[in-house]
Amino acid sequence: MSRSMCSRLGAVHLARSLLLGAAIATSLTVACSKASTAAPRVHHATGAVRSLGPGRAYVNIAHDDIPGYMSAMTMSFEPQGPSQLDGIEVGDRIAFDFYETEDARRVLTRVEKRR
Ligand SMILES: [Cu+2]
Repeated sequence: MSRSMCSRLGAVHLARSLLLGAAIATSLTVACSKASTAAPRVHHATGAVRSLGPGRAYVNIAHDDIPGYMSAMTMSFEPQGPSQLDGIEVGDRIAFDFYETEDARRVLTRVEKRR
């Protein structure tokens, strides 16, 4: 369900709640907000850092097999925050967690050096 559809329905729910009572509107509003903020699935992985983008805007990781997601390959991941890749260098072995966005970007939620 699109965001604008959610807000349109929200307005309808609000009007109805004045006539029919708050309970029905509340349950429908909760269902609507859940649909637009569903938590993405987080994957756990390990790999080796191959290169870093300008300003550490992304990192190319030769990742090992990620069960239920994809086989071993090299691809790019984006940090969730600006300092998340500080101290990470080309050649490092790392363990990391990430999720995939609706537009197929992979965002790191955890990066940890392995020795
Ligand atoms: Cu991959």
